[in-house]
Amino acid sequence: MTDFFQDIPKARFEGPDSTADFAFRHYNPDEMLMGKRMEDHLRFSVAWWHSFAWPGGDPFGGQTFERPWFGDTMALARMKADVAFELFALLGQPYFCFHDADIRPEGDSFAQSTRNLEEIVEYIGQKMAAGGPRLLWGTANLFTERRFMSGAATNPDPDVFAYSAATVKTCMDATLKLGGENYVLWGGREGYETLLNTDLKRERDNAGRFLQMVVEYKHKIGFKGAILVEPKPQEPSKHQYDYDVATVYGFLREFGLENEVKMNIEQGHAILAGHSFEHELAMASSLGILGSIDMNRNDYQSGWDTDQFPNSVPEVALAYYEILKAGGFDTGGTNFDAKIRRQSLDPADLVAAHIGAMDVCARGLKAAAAMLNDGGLEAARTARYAGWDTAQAKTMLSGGLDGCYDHVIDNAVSPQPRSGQQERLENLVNRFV
Ligand code: XLS
Ligand code: NI
Ligand code: NI
Repeated sequence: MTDFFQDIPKARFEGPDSTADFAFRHYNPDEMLMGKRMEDHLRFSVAWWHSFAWPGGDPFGGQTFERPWFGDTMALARMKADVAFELFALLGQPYFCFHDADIRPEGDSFAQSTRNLEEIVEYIGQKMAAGGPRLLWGTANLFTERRFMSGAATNPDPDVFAYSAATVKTCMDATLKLGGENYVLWGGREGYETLLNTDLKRERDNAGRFLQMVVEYKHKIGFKGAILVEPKPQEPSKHQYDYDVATVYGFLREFGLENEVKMNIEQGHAILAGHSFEHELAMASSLGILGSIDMNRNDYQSGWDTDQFPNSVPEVALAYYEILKAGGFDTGGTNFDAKIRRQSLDPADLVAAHIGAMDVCARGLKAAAAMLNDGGLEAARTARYAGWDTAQAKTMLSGGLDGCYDHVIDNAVSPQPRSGQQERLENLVNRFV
């Protein structure tokens, strides 16, 4: 036991009227919604990088957090794991996620880094066996170290491609060993700063081959989880190849991977792409590639990835509405890819951030389930497209332009615009959030 969280109590569900600091007012793991426990709908996960590894820097200042486990030794990495599992015990969430670089110190060679990883994975495995949460996904950090500054899979230097592929292999091995349910690839440096020095076609081709190798290796080692790509439009690279869900889907099709790879969709990345979270979720669902979500909140003014904890129930409700409509998570879950603000120094801030976010998501989920049960939104949508259910409309789609022409002429077609009813539908949503 460390004494990091001191006497902060384990969070329990106390109901909406509770005034306790460290209690759930809405997240009630056993509450049934649409035939499933709330915990099994939401599948919450804590992100190792933000909560335990992030030092609190911003572009104008460095470290603000002074955590006793900061440093580059294995002993400190173990202390970090101890604290992580203490937070998990306070929250009771069912999952966590990590990058290799979050859990182990970098070695002075690839082989040493791998040994460090294996050792800490062993340690984490023991803690999981003693009753901790499970692994939602593992991933490789292929963006922080300077060797990745010109890309990982898209680097002009084949040695960096090899180093990155070897790193992913070790991280997939670690994920398999810990029983991870997914493996994520976010291509932080897979993009470019200037076209003047970039062979865009070669970079995309190499990124495609890299992802094929990942899928081949998944099958080789018998990893049953999903491979997930996490789109993001910019930052750190000016031009990212994995811009958004639709872009990544085109990429998957190009490399024959559309049935092998799904999406990990992040709220903040959707906003950076000029979309809404629910747009990205609906797009992935319509393409059959909705995998998991990184839940957070971007600042709508700043134009960069602020990774705040979610706190808007109406927004979160629309996201879970799309997820429930798609049948809910399979191997995916709700990973809090979110960090406390750099002034939030206290251990209590870290706990409260997660409790608050879990409550916001629970409220959003309950609202989404209520909207689906009410059926008003879907009824309005069905009515709006009802014309397409007629035999005549279906025949028209299988014909050509001249068929449409004949239809218009023969029936003296003269379309009459109808209201889109946006305000009425917004009012309908507001009955539930
Ligand atoms: C960064 C990404 C990252 C991924 C995992 O913006 O969200 O945290 O989720 O590499
Ligand atoms: Ni992000
Ligand atoms: Ni993310």
